Amino acid sequence: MKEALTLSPEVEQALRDGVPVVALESTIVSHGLPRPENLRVAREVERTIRERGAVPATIAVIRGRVAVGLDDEALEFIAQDDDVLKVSVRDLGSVVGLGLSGATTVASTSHIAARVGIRVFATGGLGGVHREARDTWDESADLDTLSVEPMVVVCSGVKSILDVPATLERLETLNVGVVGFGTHQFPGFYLTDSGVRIDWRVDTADEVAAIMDARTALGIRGSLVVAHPLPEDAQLDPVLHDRTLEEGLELARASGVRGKEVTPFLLDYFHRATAGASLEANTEIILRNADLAAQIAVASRRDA
Ligand code: PSU
Ligand code: MN
Repeated sequence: MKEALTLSPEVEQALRDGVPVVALESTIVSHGLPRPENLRVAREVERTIRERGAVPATIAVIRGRVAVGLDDEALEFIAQDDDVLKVSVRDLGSVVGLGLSGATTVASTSHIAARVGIRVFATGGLGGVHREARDTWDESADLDTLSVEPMVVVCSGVKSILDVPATLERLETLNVGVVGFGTHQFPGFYLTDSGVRIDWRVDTADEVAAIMDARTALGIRGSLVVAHPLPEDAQLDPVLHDRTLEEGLELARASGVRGKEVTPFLLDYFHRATAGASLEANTEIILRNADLAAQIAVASRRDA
């Protein structure tokens, strides 16, 4: 079999020289944001990370090969091709083995990033426990993977389409660390505050780096989630949010949307039903998280 995993020359060099690297998922690009904004945001995220002195490593499967670090052509392909699959950890083998292309989720991105020694990852919102999980058993593989892979994951909480308190309970069970950045309130993705309080608050990238170092020194497996809220003036109007969510969940139920389609369906419903307001919030979330992740990656190198 040909090599299953390739690093871009830039990422390979950075890892060799100890230059900070930030992993990025590609499902946000292929399935999370509408075209053509998705490509624009993907490029802007990479630029944001570079401006902080770190190297972006967007991860995807391109024609049977896992690529860590995409050139612009590959980024365009992920953003525009209709056959790009949503690939979780369990799908990686099939997509690579059968020579297909796919975009990686939080779970599969963390899995690959850890294999190549990248420790910091930026995304929008984690997957988690779905609201009907009691009946559907729908819980994202993001949770399971975060319990084993040693990443710092910067996100704005879990997607607000999920059962947030249940997801936080699961993260606790799985020994995944959760710290609020500048807050004790767990963010609500499109909303600044999910209404759930968390135990730990940090205020600097150095503190995050120190916590991750301590976890590693103590042999604690798994990830540290850095929950980074949108400022209140950038959040989606909470009334609009709650109404849209209720409608979207109802429509998903009525249309029989299930499994891995649920998340893309609801995100797309939000973008259309809020006339772009949720898209604006989502874009802001991703850019701000990339910026913070780059600062954390730089801080981690400093005391390495
Ligand atoms: N957060 C976003 N947009 C997304 C996702 C998260 O802002 O598109 C994606 C991530 O890739 C996450 C996935 O891992 O949704 C979770 O999907 P599921 O609920 O099917 O596990
Ligand atoms: Mn699911």
